[in-house]
This record gives sequence, C-alpha cells and structure tokens, in this order.
Amino acid sequence: MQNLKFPENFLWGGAVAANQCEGAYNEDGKGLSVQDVLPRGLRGERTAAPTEDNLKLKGIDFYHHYKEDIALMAEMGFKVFRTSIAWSRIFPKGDEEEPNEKGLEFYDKVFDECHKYGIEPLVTISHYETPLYLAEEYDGWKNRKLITFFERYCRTIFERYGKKVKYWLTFNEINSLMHAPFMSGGINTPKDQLSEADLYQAIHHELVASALVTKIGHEMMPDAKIGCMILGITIYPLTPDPSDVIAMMEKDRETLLFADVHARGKYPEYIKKYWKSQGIQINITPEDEEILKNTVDFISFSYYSSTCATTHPELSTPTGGNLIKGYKNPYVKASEWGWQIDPQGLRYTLNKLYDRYQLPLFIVENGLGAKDELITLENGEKTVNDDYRIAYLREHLKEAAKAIEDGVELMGYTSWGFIDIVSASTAEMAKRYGYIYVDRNDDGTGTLERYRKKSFYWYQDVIQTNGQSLWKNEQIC
Ligand code: BGP
Repeated sequence: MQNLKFPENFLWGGAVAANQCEGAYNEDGKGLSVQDVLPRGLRGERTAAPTEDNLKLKGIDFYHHYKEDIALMAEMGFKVFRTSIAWSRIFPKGDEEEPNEKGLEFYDKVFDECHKYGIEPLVTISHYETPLYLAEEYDGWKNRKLITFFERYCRTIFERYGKKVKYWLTFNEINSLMHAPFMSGGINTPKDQLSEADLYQAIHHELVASALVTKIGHEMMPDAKIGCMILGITIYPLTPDPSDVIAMMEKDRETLLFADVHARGKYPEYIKKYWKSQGIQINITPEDEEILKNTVDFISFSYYSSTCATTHPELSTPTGGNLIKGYKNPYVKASEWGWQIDPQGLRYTLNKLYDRYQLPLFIVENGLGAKDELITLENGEKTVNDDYRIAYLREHLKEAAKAIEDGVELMGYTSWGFIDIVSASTAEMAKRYGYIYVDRNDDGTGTLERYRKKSFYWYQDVIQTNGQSLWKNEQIC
C-alpha cells in the first residue's frame, strides 16, 4: 500500500486519567473521589468507604513516579500528553471556596516536567472522578449546583495553568453518564431508581457546565483550544433490513447528541421530539440556552471498537464493549474482553464526524487491553513481546491516515494507557494497554518497576518517522 502522510504538526502522544494512575488517593490534602469507592469498577457495587482491594488507591503511583514516566514519554518522542486533573486534589470536597494549594502544586510540577521535554499537556478537566462529597451531599450532576462548583474549579485551574496548558477537554466521554451515572456523573441515587428524565437533566447540567467553562476558558486563555470528549463507537446495521438501519440511526444518536450540542450550540430536534414523546420534561432555562451557544474548538473522542444494532436479536449475540453495547459482527474479531476490533470503523467514524461538523478532530483514546507476559531477554532486560498490541495500533493508525487522505482534519492521536494503569470498567491491572509494563498485579503485589515493551520502540519509530514506519514491517501481525 502507498504510504499516506500525517500532517507535519501532528500531535503524537498517549493518554491516562488521574484516578487510574496517580494513586496517593489521600495524600497532600486530596479528598475522596467516586473512584475511591469503586473497587470493581463497573462490575460491582460501590463501597461505603475506600477498601484495600481497590487498586486505584495506589494506581501505578504516578504521583511519585511522574518524572520517570514523563522521561519515558519523552524517550518515545511524545508531542502531547493527555491526563486529567483530579478535581478532589484541587477541591477535596468539591464545594469549598478555596482550593488546596498542595494539589495545585502537583500539577504545576507535572506540566513543568512535560515542558522540559517539549511535551504539550492535554488536560481532561473531569475524567470519571467527581469528588465523593459532591456525590453524597448533592447527588452529583443531578443537582444544578454542580455547575457552580465546576465553574469555580475551572476558573481556578485556568488561572493557575493557563500559561502551561493550551489544550483542554471538559468531560471525559460525556455520553457515558446515561450508562454509568455514579462513575461518570457522581450520581449517588442507585441507577434503577433514576428515571430517564433524571439522567437527561443531569446531562443537561453537564452540557451547560461544559459550554460555560468553554466560554470562560476562551476569555481567560485566548490561545487555548477547548474541546469536548465523547465515547465514540461505530454502529453498523446488523442486516440490510431497513429497520436495522433505523435502529443504527437511533443508537448513533445516543452518542451524536453530545457532539451535536457541543458543536452546534443547541439541542437537535430529534431529542426534543423524543423527550416529548416520552413525556420527559427537562428544566432548560433561557439563560442555559444562551450558554449552550458557546461551542467547542474541536471534537475529541475515544475509539476502541464497533458494534451492531438490530431488530433481529435472534440472528446474533450481545457483545461486550466500552459501555455502549450492541450485537456481534461476524466480520470482525474481538479482544479478550469481548471488545470488537475494527480499525476501518475508525476511518468511518472520523469521516462521519468531520462531515457532520467540519471541526478538527482529535483521537484521544485508542488501544488494546490485553494480558501481557513479562519475559527476560538473554541480556537480562525484561520486556513484553506485544505484537498483538502493535498490530492493533498500527491498523488503527493506518485507517486514521486514510481518513486524513479522505479530507478529515485530524489534530492528533493519544493512545490509551501509554503506560499500564488500572482499567476503568473492571478496575484491574491485568488488562494492560501500555507501551510500558508496570510491575503491579491484581492482588496488589509488585515492585512498580517500569519496563519498556516491544511496542515502546515501535511507537518511538512511528513518531520519529511521523507515521511513515507504519508501512514497514508489514509481516508483524
Ligand atoms: C474509556 C475511559 C478510560 C479507559 C478506557 C478503557 O471508557 O475513558 O478511562 O480506561 O475506556 O477502558 P478500560 O480501562 O475499562 O479497559
């Protein structure tokens, strides 16, 4: 195949989230977040208080290893590093008037360390880590007051890091609140007691908050680029039955709604009609409508897999996946966790989003969660021969290159979990995404030592050649 090109200033890098890597869950004045009481991720109930079996409490201890980890990113040639700020480090309970200076200092150190190597931070303001106090006292984003607390948090971090951080994302996978209200939206009321109206109201609060801080961010940091972040998944009709195409369209809208509001500054007609047909009433004030008009500079999204929608469930079986579930596609394979692997779906989604919005796009998550085996080479070096990960990433990047060739404006690519971290949905270490192996096990044992995997050198080469090396070594599968 002919070598396709990535733009000269393409932002190559990797991504993590504070709650999955930092650890130090109660150090230097940090308050608890919803993650500190979710020892099983989405597989189990929340606990009343943090329990020792919760791997996220220690994570991979990025809090104390950040210098070493940023040096490793630099060695790979990263241009950008996506991480989140743990809200509860800055405002331990979430509703205080004054921030926690120690928490602010930590991110100063992280961002300064990045700049030492010419790495641009890309910051997610809220990545599944609402302060627990806001969940328990206010029921999280169900409560309009969260907009005010979020605004205060954003003003604080914009003021403090405005000169160090140019790229910002408001809410990680904002569409996930419908599926995981506690993890995503800090909503303490059990899911089965929440009505659809409750969920859409909470979403409305987040959408208003997102637009509001986009406006404030632009005022406070004129050079900043502020984007939304949606959980991206490609949906196909399982069969050519026109009813399946309609099923696909409806399922797609569960995601597109969020990009529509962020990019167009208002709710689309289809959701208003849906609310009406279901008797759902959302409290949307005229001021809210004004605020929503503050649209984003770019659209970012996660992409791991695709799924099928159908009106013929008897023809397939349900699939696992990144919160949004569907039916198995007989033409694609799946990961060990049942997430269907579909590189072409990425090209399709990039084109679809660009056609719809004509806004720059940013792939801020993509990767393969897999079990790795640490081996010792003859020279004593420890590593992982993760050809399967290389194959996954290579094929997705090639499809991204094709989308660029199709005309899509793509700002960059940060693969998920550039270093092994605790997984979000299952809260385990065994599901590894990294270019760097971290010696930590599901039972909590391990030295936290870091080791470069084979994919580390592969990605280094990809970045160094601005993607051209993707078309060599075709034999690795
Ligand atoms: C996304 C989240 C990440 C993340 C990733 C992979 O939904 O934004 O936080 O971890 O998916 O999921 P998991 O860690 O469950 O494999």
